[in-house]
Amino acid sequence: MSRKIITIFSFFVLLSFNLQAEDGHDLWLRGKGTNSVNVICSKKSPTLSIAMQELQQGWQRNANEKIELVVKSDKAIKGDGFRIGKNRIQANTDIGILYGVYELMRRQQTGENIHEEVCNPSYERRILNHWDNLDGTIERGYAGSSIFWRKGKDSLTVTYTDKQLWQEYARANASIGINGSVLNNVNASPSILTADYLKKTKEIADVLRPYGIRTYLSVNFASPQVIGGLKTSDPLNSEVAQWWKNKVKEIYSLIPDFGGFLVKANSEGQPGPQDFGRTHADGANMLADALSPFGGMVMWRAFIYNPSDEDRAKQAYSEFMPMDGQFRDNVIIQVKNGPIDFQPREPFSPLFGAMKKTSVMPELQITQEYLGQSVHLVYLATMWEEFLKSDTYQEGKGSTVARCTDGSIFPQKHTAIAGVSNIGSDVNWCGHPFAQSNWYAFGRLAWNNSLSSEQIADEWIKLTFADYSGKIDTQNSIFSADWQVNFLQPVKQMMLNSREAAVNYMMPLGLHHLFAADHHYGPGPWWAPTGVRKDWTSPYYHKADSIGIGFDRTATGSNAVSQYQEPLQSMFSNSQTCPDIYLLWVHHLPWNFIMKDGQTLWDELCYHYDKGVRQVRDFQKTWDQVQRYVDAERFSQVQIKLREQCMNAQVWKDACLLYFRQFSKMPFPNDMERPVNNLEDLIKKDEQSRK
Ligand code: GCW
Repeated sequence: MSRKIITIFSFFVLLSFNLQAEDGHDLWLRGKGTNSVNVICSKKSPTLSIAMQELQQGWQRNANEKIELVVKSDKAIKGDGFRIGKNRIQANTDIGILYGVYELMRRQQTGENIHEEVCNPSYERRILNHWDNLDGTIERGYAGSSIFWRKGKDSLTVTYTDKQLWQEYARANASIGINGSVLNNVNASPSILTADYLKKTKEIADVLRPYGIRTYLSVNFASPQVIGGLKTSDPLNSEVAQWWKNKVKEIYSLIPDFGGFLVKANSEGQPGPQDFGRTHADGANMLADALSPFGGMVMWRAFIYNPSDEDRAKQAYSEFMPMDGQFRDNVIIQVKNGPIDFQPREPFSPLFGAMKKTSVMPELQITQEYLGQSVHLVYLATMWEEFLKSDTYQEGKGSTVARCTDGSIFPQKHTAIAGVSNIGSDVNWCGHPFAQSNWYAFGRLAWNNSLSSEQIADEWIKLTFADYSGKIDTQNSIFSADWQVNFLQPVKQMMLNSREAAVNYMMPLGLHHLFAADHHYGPGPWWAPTGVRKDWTSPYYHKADSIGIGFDRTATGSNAVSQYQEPLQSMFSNSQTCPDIYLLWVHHLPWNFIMKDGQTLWDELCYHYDKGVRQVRDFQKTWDQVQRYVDAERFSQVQIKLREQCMNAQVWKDACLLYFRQFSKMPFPNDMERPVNNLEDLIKKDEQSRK
């Protein structure tokens, strides 16, 4: 190494050591104020005190500027929206003021313009669903244990540390507009409704309230039997209905602003109204009637499927469409973005826009159950943007999922959106430092469903990595051209490409659910143990055989396409017009099928897997090049995770291509990097890992 290179190298190493180590606990709220500010607010409340404090701690413009907080109703402002100006924030509600303050702080820190403007939320309820079990474990959680529940003797005691953490959690949520938390898993333990757990729920609710966050609970439909001692949980039985009424009354006496219930019923073994010969509408309406006098809501999930002959992708629509219009107006049907599950890519669920007389809310998954968990760097906002902007055509062109769910098209009494949380007890909350961006992006999109994933990434990177020492000429200042060109741009590009990369190395061209076992992490296109439900195995979804690959959902197959509105139905049905990204989700096609670009399907598949691996290799290079802009702690965390992601991507590619080649019997294209693993070893390893 030449002397010059060594000197430059040591300079950069020193620089990166100079950046203070960060454990990520402060999330996107690292910005500290540099100047004092004169806040004027005529009203007092716990929420307004927080708003004032945030301004005083975070003010970054001229010293001693005046800022006015005005709670005054204005027809242009909807719900908890606000009117923002350089030195004035006006809102109908106290929480609207707090949101305005966070918006102002964000704009100061990201260098965005502040001009007089009204900002209204897209959805009335912007909710995190925690799949936290009462013993502290988290279903599909990859960032430690629950911040709400734990097991052991002291499971119901509430400590100062607990409250502090809940407060930090509430602040982070409020800063991005999230206003509801479902505190427990949808696979709900009936115990959540016992007096002890309700008491603890009240303590949590009390901490979240000043930040505008309402508390909700997931409930088990069999609760009247399990904890109430009744003989049945039949929703049409008057004692059962009365039991729920009493329970709801008890909850509201503790938590006057309680949000309502989230229910997973008759799905994956959970009890539900069908156990008593009743419908989902019967079940949901009975709970809705109990909640309605208090203004509570029922979020009833449409995620239901049976191991029947009917294609799993069709079942929610088949079950729920006949009940459109039968639900009370405080029931909202919670529908996952994809018709099967939270796969790396699926078309939107056909229920969006189709249920015209029932409120419908999207359920997104922030925790990366199917997208590399807390190891892979996958920024999900591009996926959510694709989903929200999907045109359902239900009320003509432009009937996007966003507009079908936010009240723009259908006059829903309630509008809402939920995200399955990726938060746990890890110091950095989410496991992977970049997984924080998905929590952030969910909140931002819930507030404004027309934001672009690019803008959100831009904001998040600035807030998460820039320097807030107050000096604008430091190396990592957002105003530094060097920082913008050599850090912001490449890191943003990496984030924006990351979901497509994951699709490429996991399940390109519309493939889905190719996981080995229930861990939903590594590949297992072969995975189909005897005795396991067919619709839980991989071959059910890819249907690879000597002829070709893919699930035929056209009229010659399951006809799931018939659930989509025209022109989508025709477009999907024809293999020449079906978008490549959904091709094998809709069609079973021969291995030598000629794609739009003239390649055979087999070659195209190979190139996608190959590209996915190369993309992750590029992420590694990108990250190594930005070392001097990141503190050592977060830099090395991400570097280590990218290395693992790269190895995993290689395994995904090798496992899928080697497995599928047994059927295609076609050679790998010449210019594709060869697999480095062999299939038997991968299968053996997978089997051993399950023993
Ligand atoms: O995606 C599947 C998950 C289950 C989950 C279920 C659901 C909470 O694998 O762990 O259960 O979806 O959404 O109900």
